[in-house]
Amino acid sequence: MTTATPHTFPTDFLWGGATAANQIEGAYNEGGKGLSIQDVMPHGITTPRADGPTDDNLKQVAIDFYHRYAEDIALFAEMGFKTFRFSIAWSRIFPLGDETEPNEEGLAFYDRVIDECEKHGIAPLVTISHYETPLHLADTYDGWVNRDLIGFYERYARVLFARYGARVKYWLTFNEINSVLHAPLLSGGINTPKDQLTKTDLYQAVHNELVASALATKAARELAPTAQVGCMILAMPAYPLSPDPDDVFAALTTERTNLAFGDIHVRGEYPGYYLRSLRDQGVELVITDEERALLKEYTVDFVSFSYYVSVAETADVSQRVVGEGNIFPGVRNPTLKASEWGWQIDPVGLRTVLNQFWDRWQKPLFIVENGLGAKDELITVNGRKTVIDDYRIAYLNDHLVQVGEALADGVDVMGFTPWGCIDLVSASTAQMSKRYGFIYVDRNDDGTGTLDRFKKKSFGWYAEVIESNGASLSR
Ligand code: BGP
Repeated sequence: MTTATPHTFPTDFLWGGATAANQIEGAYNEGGKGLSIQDVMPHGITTPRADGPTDDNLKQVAIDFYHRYAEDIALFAEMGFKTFRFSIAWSRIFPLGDETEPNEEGLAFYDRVIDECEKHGIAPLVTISHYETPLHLADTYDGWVNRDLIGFYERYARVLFARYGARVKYWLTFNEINSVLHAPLLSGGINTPKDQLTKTDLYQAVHNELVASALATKAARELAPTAQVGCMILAMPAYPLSPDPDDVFAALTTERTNLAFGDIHVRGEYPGYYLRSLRDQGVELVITDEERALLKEYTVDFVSFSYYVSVAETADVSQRVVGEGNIFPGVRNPTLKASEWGWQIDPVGLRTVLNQFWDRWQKPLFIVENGLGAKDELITVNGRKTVIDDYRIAYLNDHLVQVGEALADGVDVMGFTPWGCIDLVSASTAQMSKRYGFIYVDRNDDGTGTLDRFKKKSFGWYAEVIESNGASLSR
């Protein structure tokens, strides 16, 4: 890292934006693509899965990035992006997931996406698996509960590193890996409904993913020696609701359910508190000596994370007023305001997370998701359609100011890729109206719209932040 003086960003800071295949690409049955779990989740995690694809699923078309990627990447370049985070749809490469040969048409699509990035000097940041396990693996194997998934994923990762490893430097193995504990189908392709899933199966799925992540890192070392592999954690700091020592420990226990994933990815072994929690829950895992050795040897190069909300925690059940959160809820913090979707807004929490992760792991940190999901109104100003999204600018400004503080604290931060840099379909609710982008996409929750793109006010604001390397932020 280039040393940052207080409140300035390093000269090699990776400014950019983040997306996921199922939320932008559409073309759900084109190019030889197989079905993924997203094709049976028309309403995100708000309703049980469907049997097969349904017309009310906005992700079938999403924002049609599959056909419009060149135009979209050109817009990212206009903002000055140094990096673009996208995911590869597993079911484009292996339509069923358990084949031995990949689908060339799927591979060729991502060649073209990477070509466009290179044309504009944008470094791709690729998530190997972002909430889109091939449906066949969910239906036939019950997703990550089954150890066979480890081999299927390793084969998939090896194909990606062999094909793109010389062109893609930054890789993430699993999006928000800790969310499998809360959204087993979305995050782990686990078909068994959550209320029927045993704790042992759930934690075995976690273990299988962690082993697969280590095997992907091993594959990268062999096939793409210049690649850097990171884990990706859903960060959600938990503050004690009161100074009562029992509340303080309750908050620590809640945080550790997330921190455990970083501990394992960085240190290569299960921490004692995690093993105790498994014992207390009566969970007995199947872990081979070979797997222990893999976890220990193939640890990550950097830690990436999403950050949207903090929560509170208390040991006093009568005080547990639960609010909304990213994928899973937490106890509401009475000191914070919330977004229209109830996600509590806490810029200082980002500085806290950055300091905590750096102190704990001493690995470079990458903020690969952050942002405000909000309803936007498209209006005409001087003959051009736009959105005056001062609320989004304020949210991102305040969070970036805290990133600057963390840099001044000495934290090694690699970059910042705000979520949904172009409007996309929401993961939790599958709505278009929950917008995060600098670029407005004309598509509505009922599927109507031209899919035309319009620059919001935040487009120019972010371009200036990047151009000035953070100097233009309001402090
Ligand atoms: C994270 C996911 C993303 C994304 C984001 C915003 O959990 O990694 O896929 O969607 O949250 O969440 P939502 O779309 O539910 O507003």
